[in-house]
Amino acid sequence: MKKKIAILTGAGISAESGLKTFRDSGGLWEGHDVTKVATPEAWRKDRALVLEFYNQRRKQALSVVPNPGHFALAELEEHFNVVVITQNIDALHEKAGSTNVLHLHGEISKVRSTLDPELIYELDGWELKEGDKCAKGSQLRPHIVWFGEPVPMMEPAMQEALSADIFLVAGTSLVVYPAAGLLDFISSEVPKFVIDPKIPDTANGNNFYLYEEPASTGLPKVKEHLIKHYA
Ligand code: BV8
Repeated sequence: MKKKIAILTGAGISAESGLKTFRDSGGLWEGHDVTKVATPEAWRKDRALVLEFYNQRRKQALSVVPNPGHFALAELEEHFNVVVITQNIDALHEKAGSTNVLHLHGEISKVRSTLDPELIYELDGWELKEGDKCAKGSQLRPHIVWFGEPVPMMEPAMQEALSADIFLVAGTSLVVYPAAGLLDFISSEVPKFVIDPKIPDTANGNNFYLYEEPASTGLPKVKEHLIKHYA
């Protein structure tokens, strides 16, 4: 029976693919304070700004490719039962070959009805415009969890964390909740690894194996270690 690995990733794993992180750009994405643009209030107040903000990020996300960090996680599937729980809205884990990816905060390539949240569509291309409507005639919005909105995928993510034999954290500052709270669902005897050039405080001294380096070098090392000792 293959051991199960649960992996929580954040913006840092996509940094070396060219996508800016939330924190390194001083909390600004495309020059905007994301907690001001990625909110239902922003959508109500200035829909055109929010549509443009996500169009720019969607265009960028469509132009980048996975890095060795993404590929290392995909390659773990040869030896382990792997679930990638990501806070990222890009599709780089899937592009690298990961087949079991849970997006806690939505996906940049998807849009949904503002009338019926069950109506979700894969957007063709990078641009979502004012006037692009769902089958029921209401404006489409990014299928993204904004600040202040609930995180429906948190429940399945907690279940995955509870049944993990091994836990990895890569490229996240662990400042956003409830995602960061996933750590509370990892039982204490499960080996935990953190890969980040700046180890987040939550992981420091919390019996994590520390890989204080970028994902592109740290994750291939962790992959080798896991195959050697746990496969
Ligand atoms: C909710 C989609 C309730 C949008 C995102 C005060 C205190 C605590 C919490 C709160 C608070 N006030 C409000 C809250 C709650 C809030 C929150 O946590 N705010 C934070 C800012 C304090 N949370 C929410 O609002 C959540 N919803 O609580 O709802 C509710 C419940 C029921 C009913 C109604 C309401 C929703 C949060 C989801 C927001 N959406 N993303 C978009 O992308 O546009 S969050 C977004 O930011 C990302 O998804 C991610 O989660 C977060 C960024 O974090 P990281 O991914 O960790 O990135 P960061 O830049 O911070 O860190 C990068 C890391 O990588 C660093 O450690 C760096 O060192 C490392 N790194 C850099 N380079 C590399 C690297 N690592 C490896 N290799 C490298 N090369």
